[in-house]
Amino acid sequence: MRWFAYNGDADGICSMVQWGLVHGVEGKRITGVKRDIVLLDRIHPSDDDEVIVMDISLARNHSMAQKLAQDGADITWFDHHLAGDKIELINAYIDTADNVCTARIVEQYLGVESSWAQVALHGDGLSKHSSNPEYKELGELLNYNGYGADLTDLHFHPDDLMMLCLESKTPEQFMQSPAFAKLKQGFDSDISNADSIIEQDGFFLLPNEAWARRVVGVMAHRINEKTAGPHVIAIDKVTTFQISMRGQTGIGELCAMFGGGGRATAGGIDNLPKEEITALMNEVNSRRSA
Ligand SMILES: [Mn+2]
Repeated sequence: MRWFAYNGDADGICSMVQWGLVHGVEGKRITGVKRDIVLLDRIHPSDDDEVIVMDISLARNHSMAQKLAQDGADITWFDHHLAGDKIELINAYIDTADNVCTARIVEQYLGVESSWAQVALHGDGLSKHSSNPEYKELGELLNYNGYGADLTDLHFHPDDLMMLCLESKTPEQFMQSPAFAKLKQGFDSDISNADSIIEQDGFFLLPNEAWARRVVGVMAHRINEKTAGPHVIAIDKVTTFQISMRGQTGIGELCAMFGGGGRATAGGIDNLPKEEITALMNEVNSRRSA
């Protein structure tokens, strides 16, 4: 039997659609919300089973992957995140170049040029590396669908959405479908909710509701496009705040001072005790230009 484990975002979905158009997607498929990247513990292969993994960091799944490989699973891994130490038994197609997404790697492996790889570039924020601007909205909508605390927050289970894309065969066909209209409507409604939130005491405060959990990533990105920051968006979780932060530099380090983490330009803190928000904002304000 064949197992698939793939990220529930645009890149994971488009990678699977490409595979499916060539080889089909029969088997057991494991996926989840975008932030759920530890998927391998839900794979239980028997002898001779094949495991195909797409758009999930091997470094973050290293020990589980090693165990599955040693137990005899035939594993093929497509990804563009950090891989960690090489595992000899795994067929790894990993490229961490910043103009590549997993769907591009799968496209090359299959040897079939695909519009879905172009959709995935937009979904992963790599629009400048795509020659097809007409797929930008679709890429962003597929990516947006993956955001939420858990599957109940999402408009579509990522595997259902992947199957709808696969049935459509082309991005053009999918963009004519009711599913596309539903994503677009959901996105517009979430964004208009977000637009009604005004900055107070230096940060944006969102209620702990499904729409906010879905849209916080896009909202942060849009605010950050306009001014330098650092920008702070908080979701109100009664005794704590869930913090999303964006800026030009040092964001991950700033978040790490308060128990969070991230990259230079994007970071977060899962549970900031509310009494620490003043200290956090003091640090943020000291980095804002007057
Ligand atoms: Mn990706």
